[in-house]
Amino acid sequence: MKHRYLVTGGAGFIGSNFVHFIDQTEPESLVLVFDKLTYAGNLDSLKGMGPQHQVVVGDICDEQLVAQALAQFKPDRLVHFAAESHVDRSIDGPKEFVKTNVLGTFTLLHQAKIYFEANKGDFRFLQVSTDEVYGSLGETGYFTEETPYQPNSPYSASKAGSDHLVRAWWHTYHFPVITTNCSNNYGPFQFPEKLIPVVILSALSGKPLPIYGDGQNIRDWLFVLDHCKGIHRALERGELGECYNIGGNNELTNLQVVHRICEILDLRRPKQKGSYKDQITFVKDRPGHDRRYAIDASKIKAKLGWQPEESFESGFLKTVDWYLEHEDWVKNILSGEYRLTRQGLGA
Ligand code: NAD
Ligand code: TDX
Repeated sequence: MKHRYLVTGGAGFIGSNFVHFIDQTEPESLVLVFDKLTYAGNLDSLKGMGPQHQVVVGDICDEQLVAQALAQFKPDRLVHFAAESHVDRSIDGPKEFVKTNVLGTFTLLHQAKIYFEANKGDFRFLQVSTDEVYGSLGETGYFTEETPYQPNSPYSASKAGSDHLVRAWWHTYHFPVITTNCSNNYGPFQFPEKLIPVVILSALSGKPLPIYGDGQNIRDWLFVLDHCKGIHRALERGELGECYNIGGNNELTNLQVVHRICEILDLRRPKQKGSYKDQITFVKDRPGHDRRYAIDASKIKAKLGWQPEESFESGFLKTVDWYLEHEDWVKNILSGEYRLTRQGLGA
């Protein structure tokens, strides 16, 4: 199988995992990463990818650059990861979220439609979305593809806006799109602002492990490689215009997640005295904090034959071990050095 993948946000957490996945499983395919290299973009995360792949440093809001990348690279797959992705940042500064997630997605759709109409062929645009667009669940029930959108944070509202644009491009123009809505990811290359890397790295450096509110908020955790495989499956076998929920069927409270990380670290890097759990600190809650997310992934299982391969236990061990084994990657982020790598690319 040979494809030409234009991957927006390919230097971020999930995007870089997707690029490595394609690099390793489709030696005939080519990737063009299109990434602005915001604080969340890290070229170190792409180290080791084959030299046949390329990186363009650019903003998805830059119409000319997007048009040029499409015209020159001629992708048949556009996988759209690029976004501002952190809920806490969206609360403090929502403007970038509206710009990148709404206006950026519009720009991509607009230019990709022009490109598609000029070239036709088996082109597909995959919108990588989130379960957060569905809002918050009570103690029971699951998000299905039919659940109405009820986003609660500036982040999820901006992702919902972008999903609606994608939907409209299908219904109005028959522009070939597929949307996936995934639950919380964890795994290698996740920026240490999200719960799991924050806890691993704070634990190791003897800092408090901050748990918002009462720690009883529930997320449905999925190992990032399983998400990448789900996206790939949707690209290959998904029906145009359809949405597919992707989830791990792994509901855990934040306190359970933090306890499990501490238990693994207690085994892998025992402290001289006590447990890493002693560092747990309850802090002020996130405003508007969604209580529970849980995905019903039966559609993608039944229609496309996808299901997660990693259990929470195995995925978690792999993740903690990855952070323990990649001290350089972590060190470059903590020192800010990773942001210097871009200078070689003229950004
Ligand atoms: P991330 O924040 O780690 O990476 C985002 C990437 O996008 C970075 O490389 C950044 O430089 C790039 N980017 C940001 N603004 C850009 C712009 N204007 N132009 C070009 N590039 C830009 O995010 P992630 O966690 O890898 O998430 C990727 C996608 O998956 C997002 O769309 C997110 O909404 C979605 N998603 C994430 C999760 C999760 O648990 N992390 C779950 C479901 C869906
Ligand atoms: O220090 C923390 N303490 C804490 O208790 C952090 C960073 C988070 N939390 C809580 C908030 C959430 O209930 O942990 C949970 C997970 O938080 P995040 O890692 O910030 O993820 P979340 O807000 O659930 O959103 C993530 O999953 C869906 C991604 O960031 C989104 O991009 C994705 O769409």
